[in-house]
Amino acid sequence: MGILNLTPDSFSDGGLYEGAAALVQARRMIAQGADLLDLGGESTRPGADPVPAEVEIARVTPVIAALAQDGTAPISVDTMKPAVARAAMAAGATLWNDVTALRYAPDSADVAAELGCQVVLMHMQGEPRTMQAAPRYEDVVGEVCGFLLGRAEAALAAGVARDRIWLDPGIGFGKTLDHNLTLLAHLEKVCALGFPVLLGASRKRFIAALHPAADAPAARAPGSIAAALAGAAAGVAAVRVHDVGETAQALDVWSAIEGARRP
Ligand code: HH2
Repeated sequence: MGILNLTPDSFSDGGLYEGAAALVQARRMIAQGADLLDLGGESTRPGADPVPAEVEIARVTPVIAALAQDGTAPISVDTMKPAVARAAMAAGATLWNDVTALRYAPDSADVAAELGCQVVLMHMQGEPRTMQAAPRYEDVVGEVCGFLLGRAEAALAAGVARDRIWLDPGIGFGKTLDHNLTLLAHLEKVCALGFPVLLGASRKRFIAALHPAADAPAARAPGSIAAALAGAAAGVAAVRVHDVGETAQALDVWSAIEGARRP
């Protein structure tokens, strides 16, 4: 899943892709091996300010419509707002990536069911503005799995079809370095919940904590790939990444080696 942030303030690529540059970048990611694109019009980085729905809609829908016209890859919208998801699906998106796991609005789950789209339910402790202040868990893997299962049940109860639900442990969303590493080391437990899992570790801050020379987000591709490979080994269905060509190459080589293990 290639990331396209149509925002002025995203932590790694804010302000890079506006107007025609957005379409060029989207098509480049597909050419580099992305099977799916995730478009967002509001940053969820720690401390980010919220954006009104109309602004998000104006940022994402023209690009979604142009890419849907191309018809080369399914399109996901990264939003917590039902109104934005609705506008994105009308423009041609088929997946709603919701970092609040359908908790932002009282009607989020009903809207997801009504739209009939696929939905990514992500774990986050707290909310983007404050989530990194003091994350606390007794058992991070157990709590994240319990939360995700509860949100999947809420989506099912609202009428979202079981085969449209994805889960995501939410790397970096209300988590310390230790929490992120523990989750990355136990992704098979998230996969065992019985839904496809999406992993989003690309260019995140924990990489710089482990390798201080990668202070600039754009310098974190190698660490991002290491996390993507850990995800692949654990059985995740998709990785959400900025560096599509590099990640696709790593995954192709990794899966060829895995294939050669079997007689
Ligand atoms: N991470 C970000 C945003 N959306 N969605 C899912 N499902 N999983 C993630 O890990 C995830 C996500 C944060 O990264 P990015 O989009 O690059 O930055 P920003 O939120 O600043 O736009």
